[in-house]
Amino acid sequence: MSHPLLRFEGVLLALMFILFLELSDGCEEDEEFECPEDGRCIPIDGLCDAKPDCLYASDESFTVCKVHLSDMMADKYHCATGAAIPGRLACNGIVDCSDGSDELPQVCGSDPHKLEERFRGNCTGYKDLECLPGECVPHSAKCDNVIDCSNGRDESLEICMQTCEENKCFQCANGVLLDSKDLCDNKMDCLDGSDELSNVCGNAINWKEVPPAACHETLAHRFTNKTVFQRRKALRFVYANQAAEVQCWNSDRKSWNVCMNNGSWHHDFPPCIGKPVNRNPDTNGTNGCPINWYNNETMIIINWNDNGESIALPPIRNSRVTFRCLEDLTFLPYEFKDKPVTCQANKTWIEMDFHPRCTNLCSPEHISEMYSLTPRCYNGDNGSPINCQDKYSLVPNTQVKFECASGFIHKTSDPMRVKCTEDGEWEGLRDLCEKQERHCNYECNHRLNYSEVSMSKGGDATDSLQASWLVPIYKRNSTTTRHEFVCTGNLIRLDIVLTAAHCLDDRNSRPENFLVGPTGNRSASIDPKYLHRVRNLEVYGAYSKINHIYDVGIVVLERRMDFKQDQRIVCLPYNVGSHLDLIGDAMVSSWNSDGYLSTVYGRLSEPRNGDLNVVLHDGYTLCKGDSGSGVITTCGLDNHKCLVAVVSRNVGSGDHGTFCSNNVTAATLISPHLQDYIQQLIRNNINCPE
Ligand SMILES: *[C@@H]1O[C@H](CO)[C@@H](O)[C@H](O)[C@H]1NC(C)=O
Ligand SMILES: *[C@@H]1O[C@H](CO)[C@@H](O)[C@H](O)[C@H]1NC(C)=O
Ligand SMILES: *[C@@H]1O[C@H](CO)[C@@H](O)[C@H](O)[C@H]1NC(C)=O
Ligand SMILES: *[C@@H]1O[C@H](CO)[C@@H](O)[C@H](O)[C@H]1NC(C)=O
Ligand SMILES: *[C@@H]1O[C@H](CO)[C@@H](O)[C@H](O)[C@H]1NC(C)=O
Ligand SMILES: *[C@@H]1O[C@H](CO)[C@@H](O)[C@H](O)[C@H]1NC(C)=O
Ligand SMILES: *[C@@H]1O[C@H](CO)[C@@H](O)[C@H](O)[C@H]1NC(C)=O
Ligand SMILES: *[C@@H]1O[C@H](CO)[C@@H](O)[C@H](O)[C@H]1NC(C)=O
Ligand SMILES: *[C@@H]1O[C@H](CO)[C@@H](O)[C@H](O)[C@H]1NC(C)=O
Ligand SMILES: *[C@@H]1O[C@H](CO)[C@@H](O)[C@H](O)[C@H]1NC(C)=O
Ligand SMILES: [Ca+2]
Ligand SMILES: [Ca+2]
Repeated sequence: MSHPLLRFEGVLLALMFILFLELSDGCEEDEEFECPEDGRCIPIDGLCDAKPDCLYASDESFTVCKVHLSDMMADKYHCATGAAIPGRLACNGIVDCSDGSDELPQVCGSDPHKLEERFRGNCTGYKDLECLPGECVPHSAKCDNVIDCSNGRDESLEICMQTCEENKCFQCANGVLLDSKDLCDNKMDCLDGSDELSNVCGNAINWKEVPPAACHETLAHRFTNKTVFQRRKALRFVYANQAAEVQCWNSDRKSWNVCMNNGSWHHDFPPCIGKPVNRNPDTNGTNGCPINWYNNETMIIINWNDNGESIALPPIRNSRVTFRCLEDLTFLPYEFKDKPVTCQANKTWIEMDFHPRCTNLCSPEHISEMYSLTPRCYNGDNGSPINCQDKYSLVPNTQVKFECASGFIHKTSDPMRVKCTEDGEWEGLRDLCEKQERHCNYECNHRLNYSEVSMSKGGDATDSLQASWLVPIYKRNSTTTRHEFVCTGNLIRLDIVLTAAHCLDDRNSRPENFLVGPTGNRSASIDPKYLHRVRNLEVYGAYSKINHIYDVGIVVLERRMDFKQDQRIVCLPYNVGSHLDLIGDAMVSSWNSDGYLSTVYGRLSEPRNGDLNVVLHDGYTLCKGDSGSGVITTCGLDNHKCLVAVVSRNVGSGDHGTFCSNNVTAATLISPHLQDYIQQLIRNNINCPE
C-alpha cells in the first residue's frame, strides 16, 4: 500500500470520481445527455445515433431511443432499438445498429430454409429451436409473446425480427411488429414494454407513465461476462425481455434468465448453497481488515497518516481510515460516517461490529403511510424483526409483511409482502397500496352501539373518545401566525376528513395553513406530533359562497392518523335508500367552550336545496366552531346511526356561525351526486408511493 505508484493511482482515481460527481449535476440541457451509469455528459448528437457513447451504452438503449410512429423518418432506417441510421446503411454488409438489426438475415432477404436450420441447431423433430445447447422448444414457441427458452431466445431479436412493408411501422425492441392501436394504451403488448415508453407515448392522452422495467442482479447471483447489462448507481440490471446469465457467488453454477416487463425475473434462480461469500482476499479479512461490501465504484477509503490524507485501496491494514460513499449512497454503520476507524495490525477493526457499506435505503414513510396496512419489518427472509421506522435498518433485502391496520379486518388470507430492492425501492408496494381495499375492510361506524355513548353539554366532562370520529381543524391566523381552532371535521378515512366547505374556502385557504388534530380533543396546547399536515383541500362544486348552500368540503391529510383503540371512521356513502328519514330526531356531537366533547339533541326538518334544518331541543345550542360537525340520525332497516349532514350556518344570519343558535342549517350528504363526489374523492386520494 505504501508503494508510491499505487498511491499515485489512488489520487488519480479520486480526481476521476470528483470529476464524475461534478459533471453529474452539470449536463447542459438540450445540448448534452447524462449517462445514467456514471453521470457523464455526452453531446446530444451521440444520443440514439446507433453508436454507443456511454460506458454501458445507455445512450443507445431502446428505452431512450424508441419513438412514436409519428416521429419516425421515411428516409431513415430505424434499428429495432429505435435509433435512426441513413437508409442506405441497411443490408450493406456492415453492422451499424447497436443491436445488429440492420443486417439480420430476415431483413436482408436470406434463404428462409437456411435460417430455420440455423435456429434448429442440434435439435431434432418438431422441437426445432435450440435455446441453449440441449434445450429445445417447438416451432410454435417462436415469437408467440410468451418466453419459453430459459434464455428467452424464442422471443429475441435474432429470431423475431420482422420488417414492415411500408416506410413506417412500429416494432418492439425484439423486432415484432405491433398494430398502432396497441401503442400507448397503458397495456404492455411488447415483451420489452417498448409500446408504453415515455419517449413513445409522452404526448398521448390518458397515457400513464410507468418507468421501464428493469431486473437487477443479486448478491448471490452475479451477472457473468456473457450478460450485456446496464448500470445505474453501481447496480447492474437488464431491461425487459433481455437475457442474463448469472453465476453463484460461491460456485461455478450458472444459469440463464430473462427479465419480464413487470420487473420480475422470468423464473427463479437455482439456489446457491450457503450465503454469498466474498472470495476476494483483499476485502474478506484475509489480507486486510474485512470490507465485505466493498465496491470500487461507490466506496472511497481515505487513509489518514502523518503525511495527511490519501486514497487507499484494499487490503487495508494497520491504519486509520474514513469512508466516503458516491452516487447518493448512504454509509453504514451511519454512526461512523466521516469518523476515522482503526484497522489493527492483526487485520481486525478496533470498532466492534464494524461492517462498512455504501448502500441505498428504502423509505420508512412509504411503508407506513397506507391507510389500512401496518408494516412489520424483518432482516431478510425469515430474519429477525427490525424497526420499520429506523431508516438505517431498511437496507436492501429487508422484508416487510403487512397486516391490516387495527380497526380493519382481513378480507383475504393472501400474503401481503414487499421487499427492499438493491436500488432502494419497495418492490411490489405500489401494487399492494393501490389494491389495499381488496385486502382489508373497515368495520363501519354505523354499527357503533350508541346506547353506550353518554355525552352531555355543559355537564360533566365526558370521555373525549366517545365521539371518536370527530377531529378539530385548525387554521393559521395570518396576523398572529398561530393556528386557531376553526371548525370540526369527521374522519371518513384515516386520512380524509369531511367538513363544511366554508371552513376551507377563502383567500387564506391553502393546505399549508391548515392542521388537523387527533380525534376527540380540540385542546389548543396539543402536542405538535399529534397534529396532521394537510395535502389537499376540496370544496364540493355546487357550494355557493354567497348563500352557503351545498356547504360540503373535504380535507385530505398528508399522512394517515394512527388508529387508536376506540377511534371510529364514518363510512360514507350509504346505500340505505328509502330507509333514510330526514325528518326526525337528530344529534350533533361537538366541543363545548371548555374543549370537552358534548352532544346536543334536536329535530330535523325541511330538506331543501341540499340543506336541512336542525332545531335543537330547549337548552341546547351550536356555536361558532361547530361548523362541519356531523348531524346524526337513525337510518337503515336495523336502525343504526348515520351521519346525514354537516353543520353549516345559523338560520337567518348570512354571516355563518359568529354566535350560538338553537336553529341551524346543515348540508345533507344524501344526494347521489354528492355521494359519488365523496366516493370519487376517496378513491382518487389513495396516496401510494410513486
Ligand atoms: C451439435 O453437437 C455437436 C456434438 O455434440 C457439436 O460438435 C456441434 O457444435 C453442435 N452444433 C451446434 C450447431 O450446436
Ligand atoms: C468471460 O470470462 C471467462 C473466465 O471467467 C473467460 O474465459 C472468457 O474469455 C470471458 N469471455 C469474454 C467474452 O470476455
Ligand atoms: C410479473 O408477472 C408474472 C407473470 O406474468 C407474475 O407471476 C409475477 O408475480 C409478476 N410480478 C410482479 C412483481 O407483479
Ligand atoms: C477469503 O478469500 C480467500 C480466497 O478466495 C479464501 O481462501 C478465504 O477462505 C476467504 N476468507 C474468508 C474469511 O471468507
Ligand atoms: C473497478 O474494478 C473493476 C474490476 O476490477 C475495473 O474493471 C473497474 O475499472 C474499476 N472501476 C474503477 C472506477 O476503478
Ligand atoms: C487483534 O489485536 C487487538 C489488539 O492489538 C486485540 O485486542 C484483538 O483481540 C486481536 N484480535 C484478534 C482476532 O486476534
Ligand atoms: C349495546 O350496549 C348495550 C348497553 O351496554 C348492551 O346491552 C347491548 O348488548 C349492546 N349491543 C351490541 C350490539 O353490542
Ligand atoms: C387573528 O388574530 C387576531 C388577534 O388575536 C384577531 O383579532 C383576528 O380576528 C384573527 N383573525 C381571524 C381570521 O380569526
Ligand atoms: C386533550 O389534550 C391535552 C394535551 O394533549 C391533554 O392535556 C388533555 O387532557 C386532553 N383532554 C381530553 C379531554 O382528553
Ligand atoms: C328555524 O329556521 C327556519 C328557517 O328560517 C324557520 O322556518 C323555522 O321556523 C325555525 N324554527 C324555529 C323553531 O325557530
Ligand atoms: Ca450513441
Ligand atoms: Ca415463445
